[in-house]
Amino acid sequence: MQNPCEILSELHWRGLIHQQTEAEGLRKLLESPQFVYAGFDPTASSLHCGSLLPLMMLRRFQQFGHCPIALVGGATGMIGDPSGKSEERVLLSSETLQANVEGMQQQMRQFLDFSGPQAATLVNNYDWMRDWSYIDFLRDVGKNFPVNVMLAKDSVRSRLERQDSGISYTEFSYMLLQAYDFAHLHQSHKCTLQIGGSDQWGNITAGIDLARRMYGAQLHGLTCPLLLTSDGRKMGKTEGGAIWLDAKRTSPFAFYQYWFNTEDADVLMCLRFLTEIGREEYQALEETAQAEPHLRAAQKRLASWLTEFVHGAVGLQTAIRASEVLFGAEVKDLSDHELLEIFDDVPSCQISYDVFDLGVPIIEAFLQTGLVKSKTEGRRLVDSGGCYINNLRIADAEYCLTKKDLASESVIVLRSGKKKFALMRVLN
Ligand code: 383
Repeated sequence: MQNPCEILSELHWRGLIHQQTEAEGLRKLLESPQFVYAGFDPTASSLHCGSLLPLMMLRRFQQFGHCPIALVGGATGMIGDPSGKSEERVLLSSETLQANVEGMQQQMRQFLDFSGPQAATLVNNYDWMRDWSYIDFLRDVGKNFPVNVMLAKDSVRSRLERQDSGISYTEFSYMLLQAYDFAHLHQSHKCTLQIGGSDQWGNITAGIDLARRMYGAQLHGLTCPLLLTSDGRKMGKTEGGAIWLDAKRTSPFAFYQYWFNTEDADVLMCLRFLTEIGREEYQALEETAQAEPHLRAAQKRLASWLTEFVHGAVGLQTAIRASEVLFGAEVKDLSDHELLEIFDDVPSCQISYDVFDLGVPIIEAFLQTGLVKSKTEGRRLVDSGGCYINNLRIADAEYCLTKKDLASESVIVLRSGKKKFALMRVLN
């Protein structure tokens, strides 16, 4: 087993340390195994790529001998953290929150190790918040918060500076809850270190101050950078929304594609931040990425590593098979669902079983999907060798599509030339 304080050099080479409490004190603390916590508010029923970063941090602490505590904010989720948010949040109903807590806890079980001497712990802050009365909380906790200090926190200041949207008293109070969590976890679980994204620094230091005032405890904090692209956009977001860890929200294929398409300028950072690929392999990937970026070796490795980590070996296999299909591999062993997803933005046509049973001349099929504009153009396409069914070339202009051409239950994949795809769906 390595020295538990080696975690700091690990985080350092990966570029994962953004802010930390006094360095020497933290290094000393981490010389022995510590309870380390990170919190996640149940704003959705699944974690997304943004939450993957601190979750991986918890795993890294665990691998170096520390005990992670993953907190799901059943209580804080009822309020909404103003940190990093330019507008007031809409409150979630308690049913939604409950479902979200369960969904997120389920995922956390998959990513952390709950056995052995460094076993992870899952906690929900609703469990200790629900018994507080408003009066008691104001007297015991609120009394320790100077309002001028609260007003100076980034999360609050940035909202006060905006003329169009202020901040409600509810969101203003959020930091008290998170601060109390840290103090509480120190008392109940001997927790000494809180980690999070850099947007959490204000809340983390509020907890450190509170625990000192309430219990005379000396706690520590460490933040990692936010996952941003080189031009400052949040990673893990597309125009269609977030990239989720739940396969029902973001399929393994879409997940794989997202990482596969990472810009050259961001891919090395992602490898360091999000994967557990070791230093040597990383350096080799870095060299290839710099010398031969067109090979996209770093992107491939990133996408495979993360897809396997989140969706398992089977998820990765499906994702790779689907990607190969886009690059011309024979279309087989994929379901309707998978094919419709791979080709969600290509033209398609529908025909009924009755018509299909009679056999559909290939040129007719290409015409119907719009891949060719006329029969003459269709013939020319076949003659020039650019006509494909399920990525297999068809050289006979009289070829008729029948049942054996179905790539899945109802889909036939047509392709013209190298990259122009269309689908024919046989439906009742
Ligand atoms: C709640 C109670 C605690 C400690 C933390 C919390 C949650 C925290 C928060 N975190 C974000 C979230 O839940 O809002 N107040 O969406 C994100 N985190 C992590 C990381 C990040 C932060 O879950 O920077 C990105 O993922 O800290 O924005 O006692």
